[in-house]
Amino acid sequence: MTYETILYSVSDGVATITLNRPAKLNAFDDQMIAETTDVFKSAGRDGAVRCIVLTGAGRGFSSGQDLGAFQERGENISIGEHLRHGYHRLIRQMVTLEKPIIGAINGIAAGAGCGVALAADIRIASDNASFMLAFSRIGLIPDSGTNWFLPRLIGYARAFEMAVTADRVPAAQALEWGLVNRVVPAAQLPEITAAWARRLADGPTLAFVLTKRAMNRGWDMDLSEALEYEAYLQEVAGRSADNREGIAAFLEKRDARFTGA
Ligand code: T3D
Repeated sequence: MTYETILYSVSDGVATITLNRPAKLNAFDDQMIAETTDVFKSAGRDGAVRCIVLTGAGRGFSSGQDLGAFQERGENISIGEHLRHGYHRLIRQMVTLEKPIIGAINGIAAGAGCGVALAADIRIASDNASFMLAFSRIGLIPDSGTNWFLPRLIGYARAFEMAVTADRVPAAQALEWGLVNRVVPAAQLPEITAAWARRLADGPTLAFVLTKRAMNRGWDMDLSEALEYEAYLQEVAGRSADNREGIAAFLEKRDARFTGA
């Protein structure tokens, strides 16, 4: 598939996806939803990719649903169907993807753009980034997974506040609330993201993926189920070449050379 609304590159184990409709702060139209979903799928299947970075072109990460496209489509498709066939596929693709995803949040992440940012495994925000549940401003409820992710990440009271006020939460506050992992000066976002991506791409990919599974599924389990699931996944990790390499490297007092297998 050739892409028109996103940029995609792979270098040395790191795939970078750039949402690329900067004139609209990378608002999602149907084509960009489809292309972003497709590119995550192919990055997931590409054995050369061990970490994925998602960012936005220009001054925004993503302003969410393209409201011009929303108005144009009128009642030709119900919002529920649009969500099910569009954003839900994208969000599920990201959360179940067997590679770690870093969201390099370079500007505002609003509406569904916030949902997509929350579906990344790690968020590194520039100091001029912000997060906004823009939905109530247009008479909608939060969607694209934001009702699921946000209360878990920052608690019900803060999530509800974000939903009903639709105020921007600046990067510094997002850090304090646990919505992002790091806040960095805007000019250093690419370099600091690249260093994180390098670290993840050089790591034991299978162990990272199984960790992602354990933590994502663990939300909905009681302790006994979560312990059992951990044991099951650890069996898998324990049979990996990276587990053997990690132990050998420790005993030989050298750095491990993980292959991701
Ligand atoms: O369809 C379904 O399945 C339902 C799903 C819904 C999911 C959703 O995401 S609903 C929420 C949609 N998003 C919004 O409501 C946010 C709308 N945008 C804004 O409120 C503001 O643009 C921001 C607060 C994000 C940023 O403000 P500011 O002042 O930094 O930028 P701006 O001047 O408003 O925007 C710059 C340009 O981008 C501007 O175009 P222009 O005037 O320069 O030609 C603006 O119209 C355009 N733009 C920004 N956001 C969108 C957009 N165009 C279309 N859709 C947008 N979402």
